[in-house]
Amino acid sequence: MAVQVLTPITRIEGHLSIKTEVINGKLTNVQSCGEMYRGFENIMIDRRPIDAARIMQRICGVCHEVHGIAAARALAKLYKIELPKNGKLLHDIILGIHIIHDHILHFYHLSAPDYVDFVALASYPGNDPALKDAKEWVKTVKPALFAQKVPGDYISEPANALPFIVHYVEALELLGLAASALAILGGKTPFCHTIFPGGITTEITMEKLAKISDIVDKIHSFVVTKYLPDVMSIAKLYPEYWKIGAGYQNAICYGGFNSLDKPLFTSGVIIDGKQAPFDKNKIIEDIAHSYYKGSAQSFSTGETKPDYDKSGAYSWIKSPRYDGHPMETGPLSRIYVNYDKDDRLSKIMSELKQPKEALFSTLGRHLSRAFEALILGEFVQNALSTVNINEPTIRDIDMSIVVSDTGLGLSNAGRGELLHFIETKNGRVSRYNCIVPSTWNFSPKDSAGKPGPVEKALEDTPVRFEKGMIEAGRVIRSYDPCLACSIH
Ligand code: NFE
Repeated sequence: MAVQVLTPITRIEGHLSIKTEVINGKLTNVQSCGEMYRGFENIMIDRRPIDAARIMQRICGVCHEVHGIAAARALAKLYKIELPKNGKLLHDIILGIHIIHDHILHFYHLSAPDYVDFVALASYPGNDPALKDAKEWVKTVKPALFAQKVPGDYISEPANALPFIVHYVEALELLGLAASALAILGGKTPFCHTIFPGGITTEITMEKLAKISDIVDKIHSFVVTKYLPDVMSIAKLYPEYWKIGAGYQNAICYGGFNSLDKPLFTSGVIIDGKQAPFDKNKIIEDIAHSYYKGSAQSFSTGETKPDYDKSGAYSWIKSPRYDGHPMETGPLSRIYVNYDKDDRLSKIMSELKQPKEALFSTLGRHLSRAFEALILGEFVQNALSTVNINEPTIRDIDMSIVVSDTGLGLSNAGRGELLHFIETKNGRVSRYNCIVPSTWNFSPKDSAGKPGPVEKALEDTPVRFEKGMIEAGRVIRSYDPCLACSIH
């Protein structure tokens, strides 16, 4: 059969196309293509190092703060400063609130439409003004806006579909609240301007902490009473997706959220079913099928030189590999590496009658994300109550020092593990390298011919509905793709 191209893929960030054949009703020879180049690493060259904490946030319209924190962590290493306790806590609080917010957005606004028929809104019996308005639109004004364009097996029975739609609208309100909590700490959001290598410049008061804590409480209660149960409902209604989209079942976790007594995530990797310690020196970026000049590079020597006509290239995404292995990163990788730390997830998996290994699946990614939102909410509340308003929130760096050195920031983002590396000569940036979660997941084949994690996960996906390939969309979106980040 001829190659089919899924493009544009909607309800993701950025420009991804998937090329595939369908043979015997299954996806075959899948290629993940990042369709544009941006060049943020090169924008940093010759600038002052501190610019990274501002400029690199602009890599993404979704995960701005995470790049600010990762850049700040790389800069803290470059300037060899230790953050005060409050600085570490406040960086983690910003990161935590941002990631919870990202997970809720991903499930309700980007993924739920893969499963739920929003025309069920026409039967909404309640009095919520926003939903009543939307109901009128479905019934009279723009029914086509709400109708599913891609054929599929959607939840259309109003009694089953309406809870997701009601929560979709409720979640919008919470995203606004989360943004206001981030703005209290970050000065504004998106693109917090208070994030610095030594902490944050915001003055912290009890009143500010109480406001943020109140917002986090509201969001956490939504996660506990709606988000996690809704993901479990999807899992019960679509059990075949425990077996679709497994991929390599390799996972990478850098560790993170270390500002309280015990780290929330300990670092580690899973390769061929075995857990091993994480070693940053095993990370390389292969570019055999990416539109860049050169060959495989370590994060500390990597360069980004576009080669628009490169033979054999089919993506602007590079191919990060760990000890030669394609690795999945994301909430799933963090949760899987740390599975034994919290028995609540194994209880949920027992209730869903699934073994731990089933987490490597389309449903497992959604469940890991919701579970991560739960434990991050608890972490953020603990961290907020640990901030001491009588102590500094930041350690200043002396920007008059002319640094010639390197700094590595290993950090976390909503979509997985995030690396920023900076090298300076005579006080100016000579190299900047980011290895971003969606770069790991959506990478093309490497020089050994191994497909990237999502390419592998899509291979053999059954296609019941050819037009639009809903099954492929479900697997792709389970990774929460951000192509803007991946091609940075
Ligand atoms: Ni553009 Fe991002 C996150 C980063 S990318 S969304 O999370 O880093 O995969």
